[in-house]
Amino acid sequence: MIASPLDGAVLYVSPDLERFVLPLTASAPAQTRVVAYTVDGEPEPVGTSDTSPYTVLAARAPATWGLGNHLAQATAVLDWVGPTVVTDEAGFALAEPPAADDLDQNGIPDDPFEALSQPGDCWMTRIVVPGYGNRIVGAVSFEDGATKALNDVPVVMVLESAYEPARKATVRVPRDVLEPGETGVLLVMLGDELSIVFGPDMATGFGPLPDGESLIAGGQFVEVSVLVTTDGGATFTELDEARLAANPIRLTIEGLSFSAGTTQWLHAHSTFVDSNEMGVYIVAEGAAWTTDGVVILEVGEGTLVADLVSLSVFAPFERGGEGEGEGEGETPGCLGVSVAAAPPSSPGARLGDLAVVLLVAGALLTTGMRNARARQ
Ligand SMILES: [Ca+2]
Repeated sequence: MIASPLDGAVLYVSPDLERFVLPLTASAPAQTRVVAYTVDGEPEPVGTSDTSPYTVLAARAPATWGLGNHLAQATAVLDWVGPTVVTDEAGFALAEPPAADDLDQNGIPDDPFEALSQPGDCWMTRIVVPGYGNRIVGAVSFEDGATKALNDVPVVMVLESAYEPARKATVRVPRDVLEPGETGVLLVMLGDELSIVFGPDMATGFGPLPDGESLIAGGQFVEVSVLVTTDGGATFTELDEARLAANPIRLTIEGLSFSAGTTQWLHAHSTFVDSNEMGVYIVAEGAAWTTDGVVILEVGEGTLVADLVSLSVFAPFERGGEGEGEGEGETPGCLGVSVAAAPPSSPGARLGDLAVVLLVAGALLTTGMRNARARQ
């Protein structure tokens, strides 16, 4: 069955977004060879996928499909004798986020469980932080995996930079982080600076950025939170992070340009969700950047993929290489893959609690990229 968009879901998409990403996902029988998705009966499929949870990302301008009701259709082709095709449909609606749902205009629905009252309801907005830049906010409501037999299909939120869509963050949350009877809201915020993601005032509550490291070119700050309610949203709390040990959240950051000779890390700074009479907002928790909340990190070409066991703001950093020099010197080596050990001595035991670190530094590092980074 189609897990995203969930049948009956409302997608509140701000017209301020030049485009948004609708993740299409489905659960399908084990014999499934491929799943194809269409929207509104268009002859051309939006896309196909041959790997569970059969994910296709449809990036569209909000005006492309238009406000109102739409229909997503999934066709699964099975390797069976006999019936070989299974189909499912999910009706969804596109709507503008009601201004009354974000009176404090921080981009986050003031009452997430009221604004996103049905499982699958989704919210995507862009907020201009004057003098700083664009904050992208996404939220989606979901239930535990057993309720609709969607245990194998994570909740997916994809947010793109307002400036370059290729710079994006994809967050996948296992539905089994929730227990039966609970409803969750995944909240993701994206921006080039802490002051953009949290606002200039809130940004002062965070500890200094990791010493001796640089934000990777193209990198962004990604806030990941999950709210949970057991009473329909009358009261809610942040998800107990302890549940993430068994069901970590997967974060993929794309559109990065690594500098030659550097080692890449994803750092986290703990945050928590607070609220006042105006609505929900995010504040810093503690004052330290750490890698403790990241249990697996894979470095690909311009991409970091991490498993997260904390609800925090995350950002990709690199160290080593030519640092902040003038960028002169040797030509970087050919494309290679290296498996790196822990980085050289660093303040404190930042990596002490890391369970597993998989570093596959397979990025193609060109002189141009390096020079572009040299003055950062
Ligand atoms: Ca708000």
